[in-house]
Amino acid sequence: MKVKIAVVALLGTAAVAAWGLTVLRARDADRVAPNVTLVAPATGAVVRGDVRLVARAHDGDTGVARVDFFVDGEWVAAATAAPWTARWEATVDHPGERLVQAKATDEAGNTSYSAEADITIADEEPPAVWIMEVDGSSVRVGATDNVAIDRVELFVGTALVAVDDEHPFVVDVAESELDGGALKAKAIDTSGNVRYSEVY
Ligand SMILES: [Ca+2]
Ligand SMILES: [Ca+2]
Repeated sequence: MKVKIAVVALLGTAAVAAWGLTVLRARDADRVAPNVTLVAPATGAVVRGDVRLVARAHDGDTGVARVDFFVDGEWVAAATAAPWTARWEATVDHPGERLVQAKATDEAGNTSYSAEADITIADEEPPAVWIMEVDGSSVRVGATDNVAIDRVELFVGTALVAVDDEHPFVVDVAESELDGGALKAKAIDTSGNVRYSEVY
């Protein structure tokens, strides 16, 4: 009985050793990097909030072990099994252009990168706007935005009386027009977000 167990144990060890050797040989022999394509987001995409990252990856040798996703060269997410998808929270605090890229690693540790997708995080934050002073016919408006102000418009009542697209926002309005109603300013950022000032 004791002999039988010893033989089984020995065979088992041999099988594990042989399997280990096969794995080692396959990994050793795999010197070809996997193929990887970034499917989403695509170049030109305008994203906000929760963004789905999708890659297509293939390795003909040991197989794909993982796909990592990078935004502007910084790691943001990984997928360790197919389908190669992950999620990334595109923060609107920092809108603007970003480069997204996928990196595939095969079981032998070979890596390759996809082409970069040039995307934009949408600016959803409206500007801040206020009327600083009215000096005779000259109206000075303050406006700030997390990205950029496109223009400032000035209203008396519901009538548009002046537009300024260059900082500082100072516009001349006929004093007779200023008497026509409540004065307020409207600021529009480069993404089209709008805010009105308090009535002056
Ligand atoms: Ca490979
Ligand atoms: Ca904005």
